[in-house]
Amino acid sequence: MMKLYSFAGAPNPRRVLIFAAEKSLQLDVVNVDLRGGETKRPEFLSKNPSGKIPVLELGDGTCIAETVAICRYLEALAPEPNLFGRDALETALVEAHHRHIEFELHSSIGAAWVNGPIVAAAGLVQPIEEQRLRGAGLTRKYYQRMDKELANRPFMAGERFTVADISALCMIDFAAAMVDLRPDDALQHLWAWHGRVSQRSSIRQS
Ligand SMILES: N[C@@H](CCC(=O)N[C@@H](CS)C(=O)NCC(=O)O)C(=O)O
Repeated sequence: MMKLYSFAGAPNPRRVLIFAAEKSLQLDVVNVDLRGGETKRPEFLSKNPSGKIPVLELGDGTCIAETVAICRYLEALAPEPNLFGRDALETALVEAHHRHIEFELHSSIGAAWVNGPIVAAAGLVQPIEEQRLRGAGLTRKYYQRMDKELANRPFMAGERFTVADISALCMIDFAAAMVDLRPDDALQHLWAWHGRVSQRSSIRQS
């Protein structure tokens, strides 16, 4: 069985777990000691030189790093249900929305997290308060934009559930639980979408 190097509560491995569950693919989850620095040691770096999870290890020992690369591999193994787009146009639109979520929302939440109190207490990074504030502000702005976009369509990339929804949900849940960035209750379209996607069994069991 394929192994997934993961850590409970970490948003990127969660994206892969949801994606695999959508496709009814079984993964053998190996929990790494993220806080104890396991991902920075030579044995793990030989699997992923970035020292990050998730990593998918195949039966022959081949390792695939990066959430999106892993999800694309799983999509090729199990094409249904389709989560990256069916035709040229839908694939391009899913990609555009997904890249906005990764490069704008994830990076803003990441800046608030990396410069916030939990990471500082762990002594991992010298926090920069201006960067935390900037990340938090950009995250709140992105939530407002999402709320407007979701007033006009049920899912992040259009009329149906895709990888873009998985990526947005995992980051927002992480931001709410760990970074003090829960979206305001007034963002009703965002919350309606959140409720809609959270009912999926792949997400309920993650
Ligand atoms: N671009 C990577 C990001 C992976 C990532 O940041 N993973 C986090 C856990 S959710 C991690 O391993 N953090 C530990 C670190 O950065 O040292 C991906 O999408 O897989």
